[in-house]
Amino acid sequence: MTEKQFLPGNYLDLPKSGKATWKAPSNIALVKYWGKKPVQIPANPSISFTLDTCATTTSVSFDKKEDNGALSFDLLFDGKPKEDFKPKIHTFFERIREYVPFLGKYHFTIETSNSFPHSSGIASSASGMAALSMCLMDVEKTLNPSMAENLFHAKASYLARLGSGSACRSIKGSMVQWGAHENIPNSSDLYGIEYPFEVNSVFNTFCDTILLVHKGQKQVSSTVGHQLMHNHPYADNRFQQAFSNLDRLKPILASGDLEEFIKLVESEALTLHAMMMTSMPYFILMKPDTLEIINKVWEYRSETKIPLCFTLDAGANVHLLYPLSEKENVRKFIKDNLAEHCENGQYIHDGVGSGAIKINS
Ligand code: 2P0
Repeated sequence: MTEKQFLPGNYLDLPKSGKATWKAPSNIALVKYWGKKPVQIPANPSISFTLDTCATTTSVSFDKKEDNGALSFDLLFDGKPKEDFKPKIHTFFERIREYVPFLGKYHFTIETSNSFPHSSGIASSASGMAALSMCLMDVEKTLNPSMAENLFHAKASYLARLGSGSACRSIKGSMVQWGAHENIPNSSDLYGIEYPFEVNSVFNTFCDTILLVHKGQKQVSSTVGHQLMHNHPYADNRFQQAFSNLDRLKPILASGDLEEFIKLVESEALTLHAMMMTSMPYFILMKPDTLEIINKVWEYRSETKIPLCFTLDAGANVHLLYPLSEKENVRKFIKDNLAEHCENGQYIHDGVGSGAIKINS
């Protein structure tokens, strides 16, 4: 699909008011997106597991207003006004207005809440922008009911990407690929697609336990981190590596070869953080406990042969990935050996999910 296809069709008469509610999950990348070009075009393709438990629920209520133009909205987070989120939403609305021009015709009340604890260090931008985009597409669908299902989802992902890159991977499940790749049919820089190749059933129920190592604010935001890939000495090689890792992943996902899966996923996580450490200015988002956990995971895997591995987001938290068949063993190991490295002993058991869902109010 091209950008032109995301321009709006002819709207029916605009309803006076209405409300849409959607829940969208977070996602965890296996091959990472790190580096971008304007506007929100990834420097390399990425792929992620859509999560299930970690999610944002957003309601958008809309009331027709007299003037036609200025953007107007209120934002409530956990039921309370949240002024500091507003500039990001305002920029997002300005960016997507051309594609959803009804934005200028209504006053919106956006109510949002996360399933995961506030400031847990889990990025809410992916699930948040995905949930908001689904609500806006819901409004668009009311105005243009003949819209095809595949266009609806592709456009939701397209809008979400313009809010936050990784958000475009939070619309569908269970694995989403984003970024044009010559060997992946229909892949696009503009939106995420459901991974089109064979995926072994072991991955459909894969578990992800998120160890909350550090819940405070990160010193460097992802937006700044992406920018530091410009003029980065290793950027070109890194982008190339991501392209070839997507090729390497294809037979691994089809066969369910967990040994090879682990090598690729852990290497991607450490490469992401190596890019941060070799940026100028350089920075480190891992904490001592992040490294303690990684070492314990390696030791446990070597002793037990249980295929437990880790991946990292842009932060100190650790995502532990393992097949459902090892759930009991791994959860005991986490409780007995890893919880002590988590802030207040906190972690979240999550797993592969199936994408955003509409909530009937
Ligand atoms: C990812 N991350 O693939 C990578 C790996 C974090 C580490 O995408 O500036 O919040 O909003 O497009 O998507 C985090 O960056 O950045 C991210 P913006 P985003 O999941």
